[in-house]
Formats: sequence, C-alpha cells, structure tokens
Amino acid sequence: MRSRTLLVSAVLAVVGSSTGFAQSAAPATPAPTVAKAEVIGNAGKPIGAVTATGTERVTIVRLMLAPGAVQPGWHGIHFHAVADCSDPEKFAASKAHVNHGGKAHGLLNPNGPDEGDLANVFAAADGSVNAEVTSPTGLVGPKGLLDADGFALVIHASPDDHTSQPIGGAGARVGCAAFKAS
Ligand SMILES: [Cu+2]
Repeated sequence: MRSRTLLVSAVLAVVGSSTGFAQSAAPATPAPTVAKAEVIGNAGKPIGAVTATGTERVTIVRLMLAPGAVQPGWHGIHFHAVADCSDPEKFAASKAHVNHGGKAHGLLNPNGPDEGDLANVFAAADGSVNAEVTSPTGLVGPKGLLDADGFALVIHASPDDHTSQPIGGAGARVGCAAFKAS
C-alpha cells in the first residue's frame, strides 16, 4: 500500500512539472517566412529558382538551377544588399554584400563573416545545382534580409575561399535572384 502511494505521488509530480515546463519555457513557435524568387542568368533569362525560408535568427536557402545554368564545379553564393537583377551582364545593381556590422568577408576570416556570407554550392557535370545552405542572418526583423530594398541571392562564377577580400575570389556574378520586400 505504501509503495502504491509513492508511485501515485511520483506520477503526479512528473505531470505537474511537465505541465509547468510547457507553460513557462515553450514560447509559441512563430511561423517562418517563406520567400521565392526566380534566378536570372547573364543572358537575362531564367536559369532556376530559389526559396528563402527563415525567421529573425536564421535563413535557409534552397537553390535549384537547371541543367546548363552554370559551369560545373563549385560556386560562391552570397546575400547582396538590393533586390535588383536588372543588369544581367554584371548584376552590379544588386550592390555589395549585406553587412550591417561592417565585418570582413569570409566564413573563415577572423574579422568576419559578413551577413552575406554563405557556403559554396556544387554544380553537377550538366551545370545543374540542387543545394540547401543556412545562414545565421535573419530573413525578417530589424536587420533582416527582407528590408525596404529587399536583397538578392547572387551566384558567382568561382568558389569562395571564405577568407580573402572582398569576395573570396568568387569572381563574376553569373546568376541573380531578386527578393523584394512584400
Ligand atoms: Cu557575392
């Protein structure tokens, strides 16, 4: 009889503490923001699509480029400051990297990274890309990517060495996706 009483007490204690935990430590999970954009190549035509899914604390980029979109091999990709891909020869209108903190470029740079830095993606032998990379740069919020002038995801011709300035030797801009603020 005594052991049964102890068991009941223990079960009640567990139920009580788990209920308390749920009330005090588990905030409502905000729905992530999902934004989609077409990727334009240097010929001014669509070469793929990119989805950015995120919150104030993270952005997940899923990039899908069609066969023939880019040269096979590794390519640097970055968040650039402005949602403007209107000059496909150079994509200069997308401006420099998102970089509120004035950090040096490069995930491996001791004075970096800047907010536009991302992992490289690999294009298969047919020039297609299917990749998902993440960033601690928020998609929304006060310093989020989707600010008044939006942002662009830019694909470079060469891989990013993640260290050297200004863009890790990533070379020309060969793709651009404009994410306008809604
Ligand atoms: Cu770039």
